[in-house]
Amino acid sequence: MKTGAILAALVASASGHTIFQKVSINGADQGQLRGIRAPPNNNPVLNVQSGDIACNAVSIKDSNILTVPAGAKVGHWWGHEFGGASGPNDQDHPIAASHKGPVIVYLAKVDNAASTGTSGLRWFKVAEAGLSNGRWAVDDLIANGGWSYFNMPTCIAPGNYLMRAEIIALHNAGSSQGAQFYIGCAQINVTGGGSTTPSSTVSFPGAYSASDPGILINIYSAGGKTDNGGRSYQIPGPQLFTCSGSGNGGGSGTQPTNPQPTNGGGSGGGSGAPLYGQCGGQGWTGPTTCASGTCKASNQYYSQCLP
Ligand SMILES: *[C@@H]1O[C@H](CO)[C@@H](O)[C@H](O)[C@H]1NC(C)=O
Ligand SMILES: [Cu+2]
Repeated sequence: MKTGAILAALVASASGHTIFQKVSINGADQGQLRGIRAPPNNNPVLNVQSGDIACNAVSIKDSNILTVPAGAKVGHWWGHEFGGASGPNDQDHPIAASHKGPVIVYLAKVDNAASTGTSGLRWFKVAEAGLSNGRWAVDDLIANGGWSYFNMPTCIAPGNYLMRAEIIALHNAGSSQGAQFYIGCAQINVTGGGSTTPSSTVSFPGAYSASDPGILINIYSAGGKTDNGGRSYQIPGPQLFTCSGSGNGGGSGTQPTNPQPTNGGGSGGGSGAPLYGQCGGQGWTGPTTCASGTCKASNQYYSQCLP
């Protein structure tokens, strides 16, 4: 009986999982798994220091590279199982409503998106949605039938990239390694564009720490949806890259993505990582000083500017 109860609990917890399996470009659905590296099943990655935190455990790898004009509206589609719902009344498609959390997209410039490995890449964040007016990005993704959209930056250099799409489910994130990372990568070739190669990048593993405020968080706590300091939900990872300068290492005057307390600095130094930005770690080539806060090592791969 006990075994049966445990098994039932495991099945229940597995039932809400999801897989990234389609891309759309300016409204055109590119087809099931086309241009995509997908995992063997819908299980999440739990260990942020695992190599799988880059593109998941890739077991399906398409050979196509999707052409994405710079500035295009790009969608990524998620389904409970490969192909979509697991049955006619699947409440957990595209993902269980309990799996609240942010939706994030990163890019890494590569020579050849179809043949590149996934380790040692330099990633920058091009889209992020967390908690807005009490609504999680996952709530919006469910309302959109599994789709989430962003605009490909207009200024980035043309060429091949891996596009890393991610949902972080926080329903169990109150304990270490409780956050569930759903990840997949798409192989894309950006056309048009500009000449920007973001100078501030992160590595996977490296960008996340298990104790990041947006990863180790009890979303059911009093007031909910805030970290222990009472700040609004902080999406993990680096600052969002934008073509207007934010997050590309340009430095001075960039705004944090989420409302955060500032230390009243602002004398325009322009150097150093922003508060909560990465400031060190093995393989890190970005700033090693903090424009705000103090640089503290979370582990050998990641140091962060903390207040
Ligand atoms: C990427 O697009 C450019 C411009 O259309 C093209 O010349 C190049 O061959 C493409 N590369 C790949 C790998 O698809
Ligand atoms: Cu799940």
